[in-house]
Amino acid sequence: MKIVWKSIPTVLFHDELLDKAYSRATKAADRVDDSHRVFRVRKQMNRMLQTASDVIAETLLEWVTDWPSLDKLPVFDEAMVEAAVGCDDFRHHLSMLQWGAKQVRNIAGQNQKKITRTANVEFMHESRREAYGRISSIVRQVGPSLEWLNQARETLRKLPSIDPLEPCIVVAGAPNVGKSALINSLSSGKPEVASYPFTTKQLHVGHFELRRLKYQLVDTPGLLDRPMQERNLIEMQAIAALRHIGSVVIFLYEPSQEGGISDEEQLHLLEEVRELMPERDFVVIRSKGDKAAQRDERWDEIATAEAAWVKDGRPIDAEINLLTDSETDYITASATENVGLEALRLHIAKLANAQRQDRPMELPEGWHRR
Ligand SMILES: Nc1nc2c(ncn2[C@@H]2O[C@H](COP(=O)(O)OP(=O)(O)OP(=O)(O)O)[C@@H](O)[C@H]2O)c(=O)[nH]1
Ligand SMILES: [Mg+2]
Repeated sequence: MKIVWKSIPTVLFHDELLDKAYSRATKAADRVDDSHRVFRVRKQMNRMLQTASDVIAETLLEWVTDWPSLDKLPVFDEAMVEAAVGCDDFRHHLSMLQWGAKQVRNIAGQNQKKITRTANVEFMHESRREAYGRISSIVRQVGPSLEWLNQARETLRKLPSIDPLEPCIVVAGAPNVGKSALINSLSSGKPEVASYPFTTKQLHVGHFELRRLKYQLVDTPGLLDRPMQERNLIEMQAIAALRHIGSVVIFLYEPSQEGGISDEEQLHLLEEVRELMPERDFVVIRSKGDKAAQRDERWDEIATAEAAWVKDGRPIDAEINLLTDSETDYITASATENVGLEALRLHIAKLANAQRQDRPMELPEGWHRR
């Protein structure tokens, strides 16, 4: 159900495909054995056309099968494909492969009939050659589609892979506030590195497990970190795709970001992201809490308790202490010193689950069809 973009297969170029098909066909013809010349040549020519067309048609159709089918994609993935390479082009070029497979089979079939019906050895060779010429021409016509698909693959294989059936937490905030670092620290194991269609910036997709449920965390570098008016079309499409994932948004706020974005701008951004992603629970994190001029008085106590949980497991009756600021409701955490993260993980899992239980009969976000 989760599309693993990395596993999209490469496709051959048209001349490589022809080489592969014709060399197999020649080998197949070499294996034909019949002492009667007419029968032998007939079998050879038929075998060549059968093998060449099988190799081409099967290979083309295999690619169509192995590439993700847009009609079965969750809405988020479909929207990503739209932003990355365009769904219409995607469909068109895959359908060209189907067209090519069909044409090649037809041509082979027609000329096999001619070969079977004649007793003239020269005419058999001639029919085989003619079929090869037409087959090559068809495969050449598919060539641009093969090239398009190979290029698209380079873009698509970097897209984030999100499982629509598992809860997903979107991490947003201004540049450099610590989004990726937080995902790294909250995740068990190494987060996967991906990218959004218009940016070369790396985004992280991590997860953690809690009571056998898996929670995904997805990064948004370059996506939600500047005002919407400045966006180009592809960026807007990628942002629109975000509407289809995530039940919880973690927004990182780093006050007095040195040389970065002002507090005011960050809070404005927060409002913009809230509007963009309605119906989500928002958790605002005061990030890099270790750098605060004045640390929360519970800091050391929580740091010690959480370090012990990490080492020995959390006791069932352990109190979940979030470093919540009573005035703003922002939660303090530090990704580098691992403070506030254990409680945060429990908190977001609880929010994500509550979202699910509110709508038990509903399909997961992003899983509905148009
Ligand atoms: N002291 C401290 N530094 C942190 C913390 N989290 C992140 N940093 C540092 O802040 C810098 C930016 O962190 P990133 O995680 O790359 O920030 P980001 O939001 O992913 O940045 P972009 O992807 O560029 O938008 C890095 O140098 C991190 O080491 C933290 O909790 N405490
Ligand atoms: Mg980052």
